[in-house]
Order: sequence, then structure tokens, then C-alpha cells
Amino acid sequence: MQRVKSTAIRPSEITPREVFLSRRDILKALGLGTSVAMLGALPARAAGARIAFTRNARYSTTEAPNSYADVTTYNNYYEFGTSKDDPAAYAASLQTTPWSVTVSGEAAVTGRFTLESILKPHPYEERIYRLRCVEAWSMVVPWVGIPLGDVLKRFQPTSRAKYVAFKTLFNPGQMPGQRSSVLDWPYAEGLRIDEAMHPLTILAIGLYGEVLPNQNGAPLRLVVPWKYGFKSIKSIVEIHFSEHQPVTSWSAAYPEAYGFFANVNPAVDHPNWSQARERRIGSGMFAEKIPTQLFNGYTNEVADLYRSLDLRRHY
Ligand SMILES: Nc1nc2c(c(=O)[nH]1)N[C@H]1C(S)=C(S)[C@@H](COP(=O)(O)O)O[C@H]1N2
Ligand SMILES: [Mo]
Repeated sequence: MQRVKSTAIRPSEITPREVFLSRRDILKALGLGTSVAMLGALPARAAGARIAFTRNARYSTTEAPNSYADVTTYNNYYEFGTSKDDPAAYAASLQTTPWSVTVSGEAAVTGRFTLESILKPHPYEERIYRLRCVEAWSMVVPWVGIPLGDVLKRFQPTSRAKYVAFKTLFNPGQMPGQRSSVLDWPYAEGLRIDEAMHPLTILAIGLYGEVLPNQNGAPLRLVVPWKYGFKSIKSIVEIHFSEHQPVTSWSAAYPEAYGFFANVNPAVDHPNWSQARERRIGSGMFAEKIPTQLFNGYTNEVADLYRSLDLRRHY
């Protein structure tokens, strides 16, 4: 990984020499020694550039993906407005190069890293996932990305890391929607550590074999296919390992409607509408709604994570 700048070290954090050396060895092994000057030599990641990947059939649905036009023009990205067509119209102002991600909290390896260094050793996979929005519509999206767990392991979370929190960029100049108080900015989301490490959870960098368009969360966004879409936070700049459940934007804004878990569940309604059925985008305004499946159809993969959880209380 390429460290952009070392984080400030407080006196309480000064470690004995042996520990420091082993930390340095870790950083070296992870490729953290590379200089910041390398930044300029990296290829630009323009939206639409082709990506090399292998298809992951085991974790892909065989349902037909939505069209590229549907996936990239019907979006939720409140940093660019609250209408579905706002993100496609306005997200061009987001600058995705250079991009860095700050990693902090309960992990042996922390600091600020270039996006390239975080992605570098991981082969890209295509995963065709259902995306079920809490607003009772859904899409099927061919994402390109890497398992989040593979990335997180490289930071060596400690045994106290029970949760992982994420934040989106805060930059009202580039994200005009942040001048409105519709949500508390920056957008924040989080997962329990076992959810974050689950093989279905990915960090996406592309869709339809191409670098993510800005409206879909370029350059790096989370995709958690068994949870409502709002958990899949876009344009991530912060990853924080914590012992306590983090505050997340939608559950803070309206806790009666949006829980921390947000597992797709047709039996637990939103206070204002049913979650039993969904409209598949692209099927036409008059097409019949289709039944919503528990965990968005990923029960076989994820039900074990919630054995001891009352899903009606922990919605
Ligand atoms: N930062 C940020 N991430 C976000 C959102 C948002 O408004 N801001 N919307 C969420 C919601 S409600 C959904 S349904 C998905 C939509 O992803 P898509 O536009 O790529 O289909 O992104 C999620 N991630
Ligand atoms: Mo959503």
C-alpha cells in the first residue's frame, strides 16, 4: 500500500523499537514504502475505461442485468440531489483522481493510502448482484470489484474491531447536495465485522466492465447485496475499525424506518410503505411488482450471520 502521509503520532502511541520494527516490516511487506512521487506516474482512471476481470459465477445471479442506461441514470446519490436523475446530471463535478482512503482505529496498519495501493494486489471480479433499494424498487447490476474482506485483512484489524465504519467524501464544492441539510454529511455507513468479512461483500470500482461512473460512487463504493441499497456507501474516503456500533446516516435521520442492519426483509415494513414487493427498474411502470426475498435472496449465504438476532427488532 502506498502511504500518502504518515498519521500524527501521539506520545501515547510511541511504541518500543522492536514493535516499531515489526510495524515497519508489515508496512514494507504491504508495499507501503513507495514514495508519494509515484502518484504522478499512475494511469488516470477515467470513467468508462475498460477493466480486466474474471466473472465470479458462484456469487452471480443468472437474472438479466439492467441496461447500462438504467444502472447509470436511475440513481440515489443525495450529495448530487434527491431526484433519480440528479446524480447522472451533476456528478461530473466530483474529482476522483487522485483519491486516497484513510484507515484508522482498531488495526495494526493505519494511515492514509492511495486508492491504487489499496487495490493493487487484488484481482478484479465481476459479480452480478441484485440491488434492492429501501424505496421498493430493484435492479440487477454487473459490478466489478474485490472482496472487502481481502482488503480489510491487510490492515490487520485487532480483536477489538467489532465493526467497520465508512465515510463518503465531504466536499460541498464538488458535491452541491451537501449544502442541503437532507442528511448529516458526510454520508456514513457501517457493518459488523463478520458482515464486512463475508465473501459476498465487495468494494466495487466498476460496472459493466468499465470504471464506475461518478453517479454510481466512483472511484470506490461498497456493495452489500443482502442489505437495502443505502448500506452500499459511495465514494469512500474513510475506513474505521471500531469496538462500538458506529452512527450511520439513515438510521440517525429516521431510526424508526432505517435500522443499522437494514437486511432486506419482506416481513418488516417501512413505517410508510410495504417492503413485501418491489418494482424491477426497466420492467415498465405498469409491470407487476415482484415479491421481495428475505436477505434479497441471499439467505443460503448469510442467514448464519443472524442466528441469534431477532430480525423484527434488529431491522
Ligand atoms: N454517499 C452516498 N452513498 C449512497 C447513497 C447516497 O445518497 N450517498 N445512496 C444509497 C442508496 S439509497 C442506494 S439505493 C444506492 C444506489 O446505488 P446506485 O445509484 O449505484 O444504484 O447507493 C447508496 N449509497
Ligand atoms: Mo436506496
